[in-house]
Parts: sequence; structure tokens; C-alpha cells
Amino acid sequence: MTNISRRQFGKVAAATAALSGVSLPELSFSQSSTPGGLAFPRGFLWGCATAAYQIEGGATAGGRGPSIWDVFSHTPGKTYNGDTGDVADDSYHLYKEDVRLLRNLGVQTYRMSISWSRVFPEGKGRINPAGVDYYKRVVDELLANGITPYVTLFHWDLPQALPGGWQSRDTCHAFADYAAYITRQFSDRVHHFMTTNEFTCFTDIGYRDGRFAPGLRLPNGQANQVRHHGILAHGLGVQAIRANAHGPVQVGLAENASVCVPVIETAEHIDAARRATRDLNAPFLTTLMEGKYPESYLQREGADAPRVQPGDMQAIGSRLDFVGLNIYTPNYIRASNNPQGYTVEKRQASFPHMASDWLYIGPECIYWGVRNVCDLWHPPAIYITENGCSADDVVTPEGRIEDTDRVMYLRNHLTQLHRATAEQYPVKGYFLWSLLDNFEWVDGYSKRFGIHYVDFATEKRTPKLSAEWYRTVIARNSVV
Ligand code: GBH
Repeated sequence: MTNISRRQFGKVAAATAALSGVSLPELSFSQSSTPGGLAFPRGFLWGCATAAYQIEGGATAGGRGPSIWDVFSHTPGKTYNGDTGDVADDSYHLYKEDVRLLRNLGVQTYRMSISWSRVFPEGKGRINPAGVDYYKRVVDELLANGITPYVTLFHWDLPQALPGGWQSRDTCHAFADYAAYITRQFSDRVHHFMTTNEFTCFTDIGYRDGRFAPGLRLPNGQANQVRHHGILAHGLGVQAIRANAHGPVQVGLAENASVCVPVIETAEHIDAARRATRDLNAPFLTTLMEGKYPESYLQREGADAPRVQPGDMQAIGSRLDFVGLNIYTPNYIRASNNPQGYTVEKRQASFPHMASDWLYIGPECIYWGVRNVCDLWHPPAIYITENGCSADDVVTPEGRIEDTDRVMYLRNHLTQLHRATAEQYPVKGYFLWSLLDNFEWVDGYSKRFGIHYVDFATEKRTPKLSAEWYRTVIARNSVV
């Protein structure tokens, strides 16, 4: 952009902000602050991500059926403070305001999810037209504002009514039917679909560890079968989307692959980190990308290995148009002479983390996450479908949220993502988690991931410093 058009951009942005009633300072670019060397490729897509159960509320509005997260969060002792997604950010009613926030940021794209039980209250069979209408209104509002929707079909909110949940193979077929229906209804206006979000969270953590919905602690063999149903649902979903699309669509998923960072960037540790990536992601991403369970995984699990039916692996190995990576935190990998060829380094007690205990800060994980996946499997495109952090945000007496810690986290991750694009890895876009503070699953409303602050008593949204920062990154297409 020339300086003149930059100035004009500032005026347009300010006018947009004034229209929407949200006040962000006018963007101004002086010559002394011209973007430096961290520009992203032309056409790089900047976005924000959210998920239905975390933002919508309206849990029983418009004929929505319950999901396993409604039941789980209403079970005493399961979430922080007994918090639920009943109201959340009330985006069910306030979605137009959320689209205005996106527009003020200048994002080109928005990753949202559909609540399966809003569309099929019992998970299959009867359709709820009010639910379909709601998502058509959201999508149309995005499109009217020049924002491209990227739609996740399943972000953990499984319809409660499906017998056996992910323990049952029938759920995979119900998911494929749901995917087919959504594709028929939406592929005239939505062209990018993600099947599932983060296999390990809705299988292992929900069915083996018992910490997420539905809160089961199944023995290993049964837990492996749940994993298999998760990836099978994804595969059948990919096939259903392609078979039912009205026109060209791009199909992928959003996966929180374990990210392996070489302790030292020398050939031996780099090789070990690549091996570890394949091994630590064996039951999920590795199997999807290779179309079969790695031999080492099957051997390790022995009699507990998943039972596979004819056709399963073909569906699971369906070609993907893109791989979406949700990237938050690193594992540090060291080359070793042990049988697997690597060790995961233990973290010292002093290792820094953000407001969530698990969110260790290692910005180079975003570079290595992309690089390992590309070097192993060469997907045609990568998106960062989530990256962001919790922070203990405080509202100052002047009403500001000065989240410099979040800006630090994001700026460092984008600098590392820039390294990946500079090395020609095919990263096409970045979705910041999250647009808004929201229902952070078992942490309830105690952990804030938004770049907009939400006062949960009034539902008022206030841009944080990080929103102002992100808007500048987007305007310049460069880390600043
Ligand atoms: C993503 O998960 C989710 O897709 C998104 O919905 C979520 O809001 C966001 O990140 C922020 O958390 O309780 O100690 O077992 C990120 C990966 C995996 C991180 C599960 C938290 C549970 C830690 N998550 N993990 S613990």
C-alpha cells in the first residue's frame, strides 16, 4: 500500500468503527513505521476462530436439542464454578454485533462451528428448520460484510440423544448424514469446511480420562475404539461433503497435533522431532495422512488395537484440501538411541506459561508444527485454525484492557509463522483464538482467550489492546 492509500484505509476503518458504535483509535501509518521485513505473502488470510457451544448460548432457544456438553456442564463438579454454556456470549442473539467486531478488525475470514443439535435436535432424523435459519443468517451477515466463513461441523458438542455417543459406530454414520445435509444447505455460500476439531479432546479426554464430556473412564481397548470412530466420522464426513457439494469446496479438519520442537536445531534433533511428530500423533493425524495405522501403534496397543471394518481406512485416508492446525504449546524433542529414536524433554518448574496451567509458551512451536507436518506428509495447504492464549485480563478504571502479555504471545507466534511462510511452507491463513472471551470448557468463564473482553453480566464486548494490535497486523499484512 502507498502512504496515501494507507491514510485512506485509516479513515475507512474509523468510519466503520464509528458506525458500529465500537471505538478503536484511527489507524495511522507514518513513514517512520513502514512495515519491516515480516510481511506475509500476498493474499494471506487473517481471521478469528470461535466454536458454537463456547459463544452461542441460546441452549434451548429455537428448538435446539441438548449436547453432551450441556449435560456434562450441568453435572455438579464437572466445570469451574458450575459454569455452563447456557448463555455464554449470547451470540445466538448478538451475532450481528460479533460480525461488526470482525469487520472492525479487518479480517478476511472467520472460523465458526455449527451446533449439530441445533440442526438435528436428536442427532439424526428430524431437522430443526429454525436452527438451519440461524446459521444462514450468520453466514449471510458474514458474506454481506465481505468475510469468508470457514465452517467446522463438529467442535465437541455431540447431540446427547445419539445412543452410545462416540462409542457407537452408528454415530459416525449420523455424522456423515449431518455433514451431507449441511453441505446441501450451505455449499452455495460456504466453500470451506472442517469436519472435526481436535480428536484427542473429544475422544481421549472425554471417554478415557473423564475430564471432558461425556466424562467416561473407559479401559484402553474401548478408548481406542472411540478414537477409531472419531477418525472414521471425519473420513465419512469428507466423503459426504464432496458427494453433496453444489460446487467446488475445500475440505479439511482442525487438529491439535502434538508439536515437536527440536531441542537444538541440528540435523539429529530435527530428524528426531519429525519422527516424534509421526509417533505422538499415531492414532489421529498420522493415520489420516497415511491411510493406515502405523505398525508401531498397532504393536504397542496389541489386543487393544481398534477393530477396523472394510472400507474404514479408505474413508479415513481421504485426500484433504488442507490441514488445519490448532497450535498452542510445544514439546521439546531430543534425539536418542532408545527404540523410538527420541525423548520428550521434561519441563522445568520454571518454564513460563500463560493463564491456563497447560499453556506453556514456546512460540517456535508454530513454525515447527507447520514444518513437521509438511515435511512428513506434504499437504497442499495448511491453515493455523487456532492460536492464541488466556491472560488474566483486568479492566482499568478508564475501561481499557492492556493485555500486553497476550500481544507478546501473539507477536512472537506470528514472527515464527512468518519464518514458515518465508521458507515457502504453504500456510494460507491464520485464525486467532479467539474473537471473544467465552466458555472455556471445564475452566468455565475463569479463563479469557478473547481479543475482545466480554462482561458476562451485561454481554458488553470491549476491544482489548490485542484487538487494536491485530487490526494493525491485518492492515499491513505484516507482523508489527
Ligand atoms: C482448543 O483446545 C479448543 O479447540 C478450543 O475450543 C479451546 O477453547 C482452546 O483450545 C483454548 O483452550 O485440562 O489439563 O487436561 C486446545 C487444546 C487440549 C488444551 C485439552 C487444554 C486440557 C488440559 N486443549 N487441554 S487439562
